[in-house]
Amino acid sequence: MTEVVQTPSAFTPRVFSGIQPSGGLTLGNYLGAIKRFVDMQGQYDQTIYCMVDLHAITVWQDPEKLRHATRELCAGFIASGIDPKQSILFNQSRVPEHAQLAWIFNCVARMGWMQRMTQWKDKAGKNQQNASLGLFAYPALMAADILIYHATHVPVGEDQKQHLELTRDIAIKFNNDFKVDFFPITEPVIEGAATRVMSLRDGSKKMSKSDPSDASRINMTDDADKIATKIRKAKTDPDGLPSEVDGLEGRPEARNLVNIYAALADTSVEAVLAEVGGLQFSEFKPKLSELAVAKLAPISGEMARLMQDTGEIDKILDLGAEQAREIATPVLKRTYEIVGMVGA
Ligand code: AQP
Repeated sequence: MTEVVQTPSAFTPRVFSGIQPSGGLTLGNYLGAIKRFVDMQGQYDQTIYCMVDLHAITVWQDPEKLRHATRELCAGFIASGIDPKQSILFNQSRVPEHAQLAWIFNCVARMGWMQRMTQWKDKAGKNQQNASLGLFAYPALMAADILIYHATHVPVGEDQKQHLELTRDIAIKFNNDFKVDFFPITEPVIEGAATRVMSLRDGSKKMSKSDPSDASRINMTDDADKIATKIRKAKTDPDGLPSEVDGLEGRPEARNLVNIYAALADTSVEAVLAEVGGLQFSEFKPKLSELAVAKLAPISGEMARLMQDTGEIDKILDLGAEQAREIATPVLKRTYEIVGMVGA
């Protein structure tokens, strides 16, 4: 007889999200993800934030740079307002249950589902035969990251929407195949003015850590001069700023800079345009630089301070991994029992 283990309504509201240490943090990661992780910290029973180093190695990473980027990412989380006493903060590879559950999900997910993923198509490019198997299976590992904690809410940027739909599909198929209600059907949380921050050089491309052009992004470690230079050189069009949102139609670069301003100022795009409508970019860009420096300089300063004591960062990661394993171990054990592994 099949047994109903849990009903979805029985799941405690729990937030999980991760960021790859595949380079330095960008303004896109900050506005699309970390800033919202901070907002959710006090609002949910449990918030779990992860440096997903196993995801990062789906494309080549220099080992020394990976170690540095993982610690710097941890510093970025803390400097932005994630409190390790309030949230669980750890790196993925320290909790082997992620990879173990991912294997089960590799056997649940279908090849066709993975082949449809736009991130796979974008990152593998024309040479799919040469891409790693890990890159192809990336979304199953992401589903495991979330479901090993029975997380109910996952804050992400717009680009991760498709992967979260796949996470739901995996949970539904697992529950149906084994006739259980064991995994929750996770809710993506994609909110705010900056769910998709675009490259400063090309308004049709996402701002990304791994973009070969450093001028395309603002790094969280950039100093005031660098931020101002990148914003000054950011691509725009010859028109001035409109007073209404409709006036941004077909103007991706203008829309991007206004979105960034709104997200940094914690206000709406409408409110920004009411204030700056009619200005030329030559007048708006210095305002944006000033705001960006005011908001980001304290974070980059604190990151630099934290990075002076990597021993302290490692201690935080040790503790976080321990706390994460306390939740993950029983979930994996029960998964193995459901699947039929002897001795689980
Ligand atoms: N440009 C962006 N705008 C809004 N949100 C973004 N995120 C990333 N870029 C933007 C969000 O940040 C979180 C962590 O992303 P990730 O590091 O796991 O992977 P990614 O989305 O592939 O980010 P990058 O910067 O483009 O990394 P690389 O270059 O290594 O692939 C996610 O919630 C993401 O939505």
